[in-house]
Amino acid sequence: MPLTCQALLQSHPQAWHRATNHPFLSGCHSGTLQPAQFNTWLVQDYLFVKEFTRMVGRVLGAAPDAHIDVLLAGLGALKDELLWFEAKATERSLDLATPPQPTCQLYREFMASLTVQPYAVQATALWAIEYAYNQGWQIPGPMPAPYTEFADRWGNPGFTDYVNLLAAQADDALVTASTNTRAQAEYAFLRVADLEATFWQMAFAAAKT
Ligand code: HMH
Repeated sequence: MPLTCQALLQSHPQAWHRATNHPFLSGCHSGTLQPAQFNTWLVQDYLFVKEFTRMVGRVLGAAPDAHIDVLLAGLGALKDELLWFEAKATERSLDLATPPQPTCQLYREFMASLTVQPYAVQATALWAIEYAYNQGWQIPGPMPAPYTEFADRWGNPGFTDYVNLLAAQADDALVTASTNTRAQAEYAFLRVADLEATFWQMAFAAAKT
């Protein structure tokens, strides 16, 4: 049986649950999250997205012709997203020239390490990273202000369509992948799931210090 994104989710429900369900997100929903927790996430996620944009650029560089259009649209959305993060940080008087926390840095190094991986592995990781936020921000239910626009950014129907296209492209690349490449894709999926859970925890822990 060929490896697919759906099969990865079915094989690892607990890892994916931890990636997409966290007290940080339920705290946004219930209004119990502290500003310091949210602001820590905002700054660190900006630093994440900066590197993630570079990763998507590299995935585009490795992509077959038929996959370029979707990735180019993704990069266009990331241009807007980086400007949006900068505007949100300014509204909250946050300094984006903050060093990445170790967890953020680990995730950035993981994304950099994908460069040497086959395209199928890169495409799988890209899908997992986007799907984690697409699901995570929607699972708790409608988000109250000031979190509504954050949930909408990754939960809106257009973004969901994009994530589905990324899954189709990853599946397409995985069809012809070797056994070894498929194993690497599964490992990358699990690394993303783990890093997502750790990233939420990093921000959630912020106010307690
Ligand atoms: C940690 N994962 C993290 N941040 C993001 N902005 C995304 C995923 C986007 O999907």
